[in-house]
Amino acid sequence: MDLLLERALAGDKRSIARLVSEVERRESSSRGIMRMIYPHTGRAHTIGITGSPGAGKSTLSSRLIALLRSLGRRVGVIAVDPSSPFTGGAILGDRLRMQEHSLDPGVFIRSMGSRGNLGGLSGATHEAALILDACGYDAVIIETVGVGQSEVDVVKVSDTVCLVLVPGMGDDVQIMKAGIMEIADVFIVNKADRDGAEKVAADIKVMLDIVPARPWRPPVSLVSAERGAGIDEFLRNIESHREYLAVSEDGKSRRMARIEVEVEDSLKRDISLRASAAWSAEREGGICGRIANRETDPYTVASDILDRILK
Ligand SMILES: Nc1nc2c(ncn2[C@@H]2O[C@H](COP(=O)(O)OP(=O)(O)OP(=O)(O)O)[C@@H](O)[C@H]2O)c(=O)[nH]1
Ligand SMILES: [Mg+2]
Repeated sequence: MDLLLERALAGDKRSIARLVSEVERRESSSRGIMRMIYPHTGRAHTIGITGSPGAGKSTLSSRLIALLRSLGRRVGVIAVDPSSPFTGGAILGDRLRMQEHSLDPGVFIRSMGSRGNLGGLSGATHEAALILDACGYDAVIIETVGVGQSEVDVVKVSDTVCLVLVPGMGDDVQIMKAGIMEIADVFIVNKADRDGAEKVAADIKVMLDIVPARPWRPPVSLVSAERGAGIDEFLRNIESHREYLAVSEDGKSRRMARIEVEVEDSLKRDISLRASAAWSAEREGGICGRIANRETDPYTVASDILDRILK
């Protein structure tokens, strides 16, 4: 394990991939990895890119990777695929779109499924992002479809949350419902080569005028990821947000909130893993039959298990 870690920290992509797989499995062994990883983290800028299916997130990510690479930055990408964990259709699409970068030694691309893993999708994604941070990637992009709560949680682990909207899909309303609108730090109206993009941008600005003012007003930019237009401005917006986080109270409280979540998640997962193990043993011992015969009850059994693992 030490050798694997050493190689990963030195930037070896295969070792990094193995570490990510290990934490993705969400087993207790990942605890040791994360313990050793953590002291090396805290340098990367984590950029969440979210939006409806087909909004152009991968195309945009690909452009952003190219721009960051031209500036000499190393880039890690985690593409979360909540929609098709079994077919992996979108994962394939992402792979194709970002393929041009996958051979670049300064780029690491990883897809993660969203199977209901213990400790949640956001836990695994966050830990993968921490690994990439520790392994020297200056920017870590997390791409996810912004449809459900678990995806909202995923982008919450990002320093800068970018929301991609497009003209003519009426998806702005849909996304507002999902509560992502409130946590977006940077807005992108993609497919600006199509009609209606200015209207979407204007709508967003109106919406930003109505919601209670925050110290950071999210910038809105028009982009055509396909044509590569507006990417410089997009990156400038991301960097301004990063600078804002570095110097503001808001940034400080976010960093503290992140740490609280890290401890809480870790604690919950620990208890949950131990409870599952204890419960498995109990179940194999035939406890269900005894409950069925009303010799005992589920509540007593659960509370006995809890007492035992906490001892
Ligand atoms: N016209 C136009 N089409 C675009 C633009 N950006 C992306 N597309 C197209 O939109 C489609 C979806 O692009 P993706 O980058 O795969 O979108 P995505 O949001 O990553 O999609 P999922 O990961 O499946 O949710 C592709 O056919 C792209 O070529 C753009 O700026 N203009
Ligand atoms: Mg995609």
